[in-house]
Amino acid sequence: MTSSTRRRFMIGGTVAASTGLALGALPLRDNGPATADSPPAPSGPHPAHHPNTSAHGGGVSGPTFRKGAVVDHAANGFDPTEVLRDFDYGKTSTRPDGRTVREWEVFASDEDIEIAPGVRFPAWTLNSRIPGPTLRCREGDLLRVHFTNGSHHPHTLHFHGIHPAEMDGIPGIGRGVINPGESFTYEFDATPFGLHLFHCHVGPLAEHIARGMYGTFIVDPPQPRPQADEMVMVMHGYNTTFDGEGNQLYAVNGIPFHFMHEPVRVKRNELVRIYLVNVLEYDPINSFHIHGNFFDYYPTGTRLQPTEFTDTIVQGQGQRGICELRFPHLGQYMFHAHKTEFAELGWMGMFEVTE
Ligand SMILES: [Cu+2]
Repeated sequence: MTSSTRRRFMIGGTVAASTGLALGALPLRDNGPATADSPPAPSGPHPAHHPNTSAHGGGVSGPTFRKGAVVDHAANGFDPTEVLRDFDYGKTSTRPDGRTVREWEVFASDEDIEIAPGVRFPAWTLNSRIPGPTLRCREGDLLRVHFTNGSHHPHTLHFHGIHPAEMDGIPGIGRGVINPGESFTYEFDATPFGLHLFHCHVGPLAEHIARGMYGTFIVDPPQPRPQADEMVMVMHGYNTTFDGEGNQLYAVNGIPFHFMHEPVRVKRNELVRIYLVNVLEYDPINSFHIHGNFFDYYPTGTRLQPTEFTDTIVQGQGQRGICELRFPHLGQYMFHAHKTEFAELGWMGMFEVTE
């Protein structure tokens, strides 16, 4: 889909930054539930002209974009504001040689998620949320990730990092594909320190990722980074037409426009550390821009010295980096993709700085 085609899908709706949600016609389907085996057929060349017949249920249903409407986080089972500072250190034990062993349970399941008010998306999730959990450890730990596939589709967990081939979580190597109902434990060392990610690696790969099967993987350096208000922001999108051509909604931590409704609250002059990950599929480049401030940027978090002092960075798929900043002034400051189209389709939010 060209961006002009994608924009045509949005006829009748522009997004008001102040309210977050004023979308008019999304390219939403009214032709029944989607599954991996039978994704809904394309809704034709002029979906924006279709009346909203979404109340019939199933698949991605129609929008009710009333001003100020928000999604039901409780029904979704996760809240992007909680995802922000939710670091999962796993269950730890110490071996006789003093080494820390860290274990997690990761569960794949198919979940129907309300991604915008009245818009439902048949997601494939890790631990029933988008993004999946933020797994955090220290360099040198021994990691065991117990993966159970409760989805109707085959999946794997593929971690970024340095590890043996049989723990790489791709089809055909080691245990390979984990079929529905099966389990497997990925075991490897935590190295190198930095900001990484993990995701399913079963084909069609772009769809398995774009359906929601990804999470953040933080390996702390041996000497911890300075104390800070730390948060994770995972940039991603929703291809609600399942045509594999672009996205109709963009988000940070699962829900488009969420941080317009609920700003990220930070304290004046306190060090803020953002673990920023891009897993966006179907668009080659994403970006992050902050208003009224600059940040130190540590690409992939694998060095302790920043490489840049800036207010805008770009990331391709799978790229990530750590942003560190302090807000010297009180008030509200936007952050958003500097690709305006992404921002207007959900990828925008606010910081609120208080004493
Ligand atoms: Cu998968």
